[in-house]
Amino acid sequence: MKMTHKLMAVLVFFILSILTTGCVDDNKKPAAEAQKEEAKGGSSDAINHSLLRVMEKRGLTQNDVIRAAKTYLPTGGRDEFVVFSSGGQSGQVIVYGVPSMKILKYIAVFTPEPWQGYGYDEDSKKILQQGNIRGKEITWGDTHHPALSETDGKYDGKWLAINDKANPRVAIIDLADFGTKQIVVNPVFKSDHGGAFFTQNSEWIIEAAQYGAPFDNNYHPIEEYKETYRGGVTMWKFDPKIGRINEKASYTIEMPPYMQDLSDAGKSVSHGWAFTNSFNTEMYTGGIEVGMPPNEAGMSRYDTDFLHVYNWEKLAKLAKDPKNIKIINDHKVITMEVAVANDALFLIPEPKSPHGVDVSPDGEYITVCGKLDTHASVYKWSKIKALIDAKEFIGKDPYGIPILDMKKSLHGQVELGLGPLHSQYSNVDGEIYTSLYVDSQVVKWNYKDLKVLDKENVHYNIGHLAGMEGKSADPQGKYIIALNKLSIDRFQNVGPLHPQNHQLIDVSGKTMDLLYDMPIPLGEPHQAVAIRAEKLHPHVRYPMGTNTKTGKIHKGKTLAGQERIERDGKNVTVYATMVRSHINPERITVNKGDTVTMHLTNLERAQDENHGFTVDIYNIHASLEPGETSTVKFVTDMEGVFPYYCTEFCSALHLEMMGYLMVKDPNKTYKSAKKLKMQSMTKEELEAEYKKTVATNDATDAVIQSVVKFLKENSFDKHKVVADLVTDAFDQYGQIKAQKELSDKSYKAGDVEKAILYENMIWQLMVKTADVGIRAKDTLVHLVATKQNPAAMRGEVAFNEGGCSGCHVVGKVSSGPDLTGVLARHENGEQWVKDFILDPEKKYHEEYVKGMIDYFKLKMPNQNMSENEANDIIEYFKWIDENAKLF
Ligand code: CUK
Ligand code: CUA
Repeated sequence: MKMTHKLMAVLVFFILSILTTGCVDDNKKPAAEAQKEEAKGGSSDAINHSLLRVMEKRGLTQNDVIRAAKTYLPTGGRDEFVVFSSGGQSGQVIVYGVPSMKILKYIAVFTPEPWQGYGYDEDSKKILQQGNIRGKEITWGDTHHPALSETDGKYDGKWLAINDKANPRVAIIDLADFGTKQIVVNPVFKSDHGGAFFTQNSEWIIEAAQYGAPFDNNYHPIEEYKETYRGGVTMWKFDPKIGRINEKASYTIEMPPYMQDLSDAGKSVSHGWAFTNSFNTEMYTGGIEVGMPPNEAGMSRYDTDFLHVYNWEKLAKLAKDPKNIKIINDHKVITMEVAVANDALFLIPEPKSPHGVDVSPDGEYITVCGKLDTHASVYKWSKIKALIDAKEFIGKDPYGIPILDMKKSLHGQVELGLGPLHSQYSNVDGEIYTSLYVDSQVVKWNYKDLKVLDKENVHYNIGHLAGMEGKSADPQGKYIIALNKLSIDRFQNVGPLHPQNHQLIDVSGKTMDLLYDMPIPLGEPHQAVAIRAEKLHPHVRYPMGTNTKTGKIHKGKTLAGQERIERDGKNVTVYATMVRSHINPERITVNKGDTVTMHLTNLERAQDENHGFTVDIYNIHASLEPGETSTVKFVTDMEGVFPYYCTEFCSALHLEMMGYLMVKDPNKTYKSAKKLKMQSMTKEELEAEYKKTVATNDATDAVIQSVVKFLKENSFDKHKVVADLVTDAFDQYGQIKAQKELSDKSYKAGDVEKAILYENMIWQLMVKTADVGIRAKDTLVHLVATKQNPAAMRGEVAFNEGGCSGCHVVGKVSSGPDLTGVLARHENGEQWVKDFILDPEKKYHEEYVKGMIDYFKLKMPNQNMSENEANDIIEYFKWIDENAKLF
């Protein structure tokens, strides 16, 4: 922490200095040499020297340091972009920031995730169960392509969709809380790949099949592949207002079993249409075991495969008329015949076994990359549309689908290198970035004038790449992330299963520059999408009692005072609350074989005050975020005593946040244990403890009242951050009155012991109030005080982190003297204080210091501050004196 500001300052200074001396060009110049040179140059700045020392010690080049500065995010800082990456075989989504590459969240999607309670509480189980296929529970997924919802082709930061290739499903994540809200199962596909992709106003989500298979759920011999196996594209109807797919209004376009692959929606000029690749127009089905050459040979035999071009907008209208559709597995399917008869489905040859198809920001260019072809092929929408309008075809495929001429549809082709896969766009007109799997490179080129501009090596075998909003109508440029399949030797070896490697590339200059390696140890993160962070507005708490999976008020919502246990035969329903630091109720006794349903409400409104809940050994877990209600359910099939507790370290008394589930066997009789004789407190002792506790509470309350006075005097309610904290604090303080009544009642009834316990509860509430209240005060001080200059800011950090604040509290005498006004207490005060900080021992003999040592029984220690830090602290003291009335 202490290094942070200092390092930043050093970096900035260093960069400025090398920019002016112009030695940046030399990539590999060792630090020692640079230091010599720099000494000749005559700059004697201490900061510069200490940076050079660090560089030398760590073996860093100047470019390393610049790259560090380009990606470094100071503590507490925020990234410019947020990336949503597929989590591959983990079935999750990974969220991280750019340029820092700091991981922020793993979103549970298709797979149980214990921390979020996902799959361990009833409400999230319901979401996972939406993903059951033909009654089968599926607890893993192979997430591939995340997609951000769009308005006018631009990312709007509202919803995220992602597909599961292994079990053809699509999930919807709400970006208001980064949580999964819906899973839909594709009713006719047996696998998918080309999804999810939003159309330009999020009207539809595209999910293309992958491996050809029968649409029905019956057996069909592989020899009848061409007749009975099918490919296709499902158009999921999406309601962007509520963020849910409407399954009933969705439909599938039947396509030949060509093994459809990646897809993209048209935009602007090509809006209403979509594009899907395929890689097995050979319709080869292998059979190594019967002496046939393997799939890989037969599926790549032809020189070209087919790009599917289809008018989903027209087909959506046709799908509304029952005579145009077949119902398969309760789902609308538009046959190829109907699509062809209505001029809504076409094919264009594309180089063999292609992979990515990417529509340009203006919708006019469609770039297809063929894994086995060194070229990228750029198709032009206006050319395709003209051929379609003129009904100019070169023939039909075996299923009667018209084929357009490849040459006449193409804008052109460019030789890029080996294994081109996917492309992303930038803010520069015509600029495109393509991944080269075999060459392990990113190539920057121009899809309009068809020229290669630059190549950058990545490590190793890049799959997708992610630009900043790079597939939207409004790409931002700046960075490209290479999503590499192998990391080989890039990281510390952790065994044969290596992490994947995301590499951040700066694309703001003329040539690309690789900045950063990030290992991802969760699954193969196929595709990632990035959005400007400023477009995201997730909330920090839920309205009290929210079922976070539906967004509605939970039927088990329980407020303070409503806690109860209801029994109905073998069903026990518990309405429980959680708030720092107790669970109510704290004892639950049930019979073996009962079904226990526990509705838990987190009553907190304070930011980040989560509680977790488990009953030991019963394999349940809930994450209760502020305001959330969630349900856990289990059958008490084991007799015994089972502690339950809060699983998040939520406060100093978190360990005390527990209770007992006691499970009795109704067929047994239990003998009660002999009671141990324990010594108890005398009446006088109890009375003394009671008085002491009450006095402590009064003193604590006085502190709270002084903070409240300060906050009011300085109009805290004018500052939202402070007002929010004060609200949190009063949530705690407001509970004291009821506890006090209980305490007084017990005391009057002669139960002093119970009264002491209630007084202790009051103290806990006061501590929590004071904790937040003091945070509010500190925040307010900085808001209403004069602005700190950078030196004073650094000085405050040095003061707090360098150990001064251990003895000195500004505004009051504590283990050391109050430092308000310290500069005025000595002649030539600034120099005096500075000397004292740098070498306190020298002044131990001075009369004044001697007096202080006597009084505090402490000697000011040498904190080994640098001269710069001492100067900064002086600036901080000046700032304190300017604002003395606030302390
Ligand atoms: S795919 Cu993995 S590199 Cu599933 Cu999008 Cu291309
Ligand atoms: Cu709540 Cu720990």
